[in-house]
Amino acid sequence: MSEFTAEQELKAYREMLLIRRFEEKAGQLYGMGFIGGFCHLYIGQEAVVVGMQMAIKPGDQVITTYRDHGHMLAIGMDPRGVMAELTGRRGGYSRGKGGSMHMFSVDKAFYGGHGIVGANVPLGTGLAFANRYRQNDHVCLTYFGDGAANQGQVYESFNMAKLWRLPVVYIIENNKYAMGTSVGRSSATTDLSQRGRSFDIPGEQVDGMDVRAVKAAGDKAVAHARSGEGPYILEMLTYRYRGHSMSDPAKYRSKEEVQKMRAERDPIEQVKKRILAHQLASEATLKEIEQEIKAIVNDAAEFAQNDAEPDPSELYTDVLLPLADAAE
Ligand SMILES: Cc1ncc(C[n+]2csc(CCOP(=O)(O)OP(=O)(O)O)c2C)c(N)n1
Ligand SMILES: [Mg+2]
Repeated sequence: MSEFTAEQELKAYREMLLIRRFEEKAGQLYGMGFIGGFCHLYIGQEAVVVGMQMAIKPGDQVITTYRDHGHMLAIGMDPRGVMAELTGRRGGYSRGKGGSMHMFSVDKAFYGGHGIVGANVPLGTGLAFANRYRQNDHVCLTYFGDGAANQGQVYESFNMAKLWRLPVVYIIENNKYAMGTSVGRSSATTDLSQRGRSFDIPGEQVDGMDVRAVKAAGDKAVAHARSGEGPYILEMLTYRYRGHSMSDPAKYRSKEEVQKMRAERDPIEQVKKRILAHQLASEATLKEIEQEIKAIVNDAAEFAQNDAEPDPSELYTDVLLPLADAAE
């Protein structure tokens, strides 16, 4: 296991905590009726996106599914803009008209936010194709879930990515469930890192609860893709603590299973324990970081509750309409 420097541990701690606290706040605002529609929380999976982000450089693209808030925060998108999109306000990344699953930032090379399971995989492969076509040296991180890994379009993408040696890293966030269906119930083979074998795409399973393991695997996969060797698959073994979305009967797993994971494998607690054990920072410094994060999240929530809703005249702007309707 490659160890982190004190600086890296603290960075990982701060960024994972920001995601955790942001998601907790989003859950609260949902409960209070400020957020409507779909909302999929990332709590438990923070080490995946934070570790991968530490393995790429500015300009590398990221594309993911509807469980996307953590990705945006890790990339450095503004928490206010993300929260305001959740509450459907003007200051949101899609001006309040996209919601939780549909946010983008060309500035930060974040390409969404996609609601159709598996559909972002060919799009991510296309972004990698663009890198190759433009002869830049960027890599596209394409995230998807264990459920999505059974979709046909994933394999068409794998084929083209390998054929053209595209600079893409496929990150399968295996959180054990697709809505209420466990991997074992839905998948003929459950080692998802090997799903690229018939295309000769290398892959490995990674402890997705340990940010150091994620970063180390990310470094290797990104270097492979950047050097022109083509795609790489990382299966992140992770876990989501909350329900699939805000409505989830939670009958498909036991409370004990969730509790055990939280108690024994929590990605943030792991880092915190190491920081204190190795005296990389004091309890007081960690408290200060907690306070800073709390202030950022409260500010985002405040903004997202008070910002104006989009003007009704904006109803059709930036909305793709069929030509006949648009002409009316
Ligand atoms: C093509 C398609 N089929 C079904 C759905 C409904 N659906 C939304 S999320 C989901 C589960 C996907 O699970 P997984 O890929 O493991 O991602 P996770 O939610 O665990 O992050 C399903 C079936 C959808 N959005 N798109
Ligand atoms: Mg899943």
